Amino acid sequence: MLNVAPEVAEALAAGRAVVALESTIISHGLPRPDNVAIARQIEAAVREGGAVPATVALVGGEVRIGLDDAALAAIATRDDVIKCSARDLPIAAARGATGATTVAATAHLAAQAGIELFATGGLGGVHREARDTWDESADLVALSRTRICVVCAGVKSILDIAATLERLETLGIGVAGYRTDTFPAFYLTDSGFALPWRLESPQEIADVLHARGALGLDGTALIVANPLPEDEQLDPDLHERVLRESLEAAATEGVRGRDVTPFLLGRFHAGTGGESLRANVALVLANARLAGEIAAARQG
Ligand code: PSU
Ligand code: MN
Repeated sequence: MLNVAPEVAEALAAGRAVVALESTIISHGLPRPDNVAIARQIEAAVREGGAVPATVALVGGEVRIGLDDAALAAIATRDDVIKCSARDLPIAAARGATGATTVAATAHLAAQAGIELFATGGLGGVHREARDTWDESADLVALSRTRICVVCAGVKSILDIAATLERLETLGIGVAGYRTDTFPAFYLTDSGFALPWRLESPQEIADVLHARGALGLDGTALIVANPLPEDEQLDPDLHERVLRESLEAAATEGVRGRDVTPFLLGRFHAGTGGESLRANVALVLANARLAGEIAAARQG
C-alpha cells in the first residue's frame, strides 16, 4: 500500500540516509500560501544535512512516501484534506481520501517504509485541560510502539509539558536533549524541565540508535529535543499573553478533538504578528537539518 517516490526508493535500496517529514504541519499547522514554499525548504534542510527527504501523506487514498509537486499542492491547498492520525489511515485510505499525516501516522508509515529518522516541529502531548478533557495526543502512544527517532523542538508549548514528560517516561519513550540539559518548549528555548540525557553530536545519536537495536529496544521511539537558539525564540511575554487568550477562545468556542491543536496554532500565527510563524519555520528547518545529519551518521 506504500507508494515510495523513486528518489526515496533508490536511497533506501542503496542504504543511503533518508528522513521522513510529516504533512499535518503543512496542511493544518502553517498558514497558506506560504506553506508550499516552507514545505520545500524543510526538504532542502534535510538535504543540507546529508539525507534524502520523504514527506509523507495520503493522496487519493494512496500512501505517498515522498511527494511530487502535484501531491504537495493538494496537501497544502485543498480544503478537504483530513488531519490523519494513525487510527484514521485505514478509513481514509479505503475511502480514497486525501489526508495529511500527524506525527503518529507519519512515524508509523515511515517505519513501515524502513525509514528510521523523522523530523517535525513540536510533538503532540498532554493538553493543559487534560484532567477534564482527557485530551492527550495519539502521538505519544504511537511513539511508544514505533521504531523511529524523531527530532523535534520538544512538545508544543500549548501543552502541559510536565505531564507530557511523565507520560513519555511511563510509555518508555527515550528523551534526550541535543546540546541541552532542559526540554525545549517549541516556540520557546527552554521549558525549565530537566532532561535525563544530553547528546552532543549526530554521531553520538547514531550510536544510541545502534545500541537501541542491539538491545532489542527499537520497537520504541527515541526523541531528540533540539531547542531554538535563545535569540530566535518567541518573546516569552508575548507567548504567555497569546497562549492565555487562545486557550480561553478554544474553551469559549467549544473546540474539541483533532481541531484543538490547529485552532491554537492558528491563533498564535494570527496573534503574534507573524512571530510564531517565524519561530515555527526556524525550528522545523533546524530539526530537519539535524535529522539529516543523524541519518547520514547512521549510514556512515
Ligand atoms: N508540529 C508543528 N505543527 C503541527 C504539528 C506539529 O510544528 O501542526 C502537528 C503534528 O502533526 C502533530 C499534531 O502530530 O500537530 C498533534 O495534534 P494532536 O494534538 O491533535 O494530536
Ligand atoms: Mn487531541
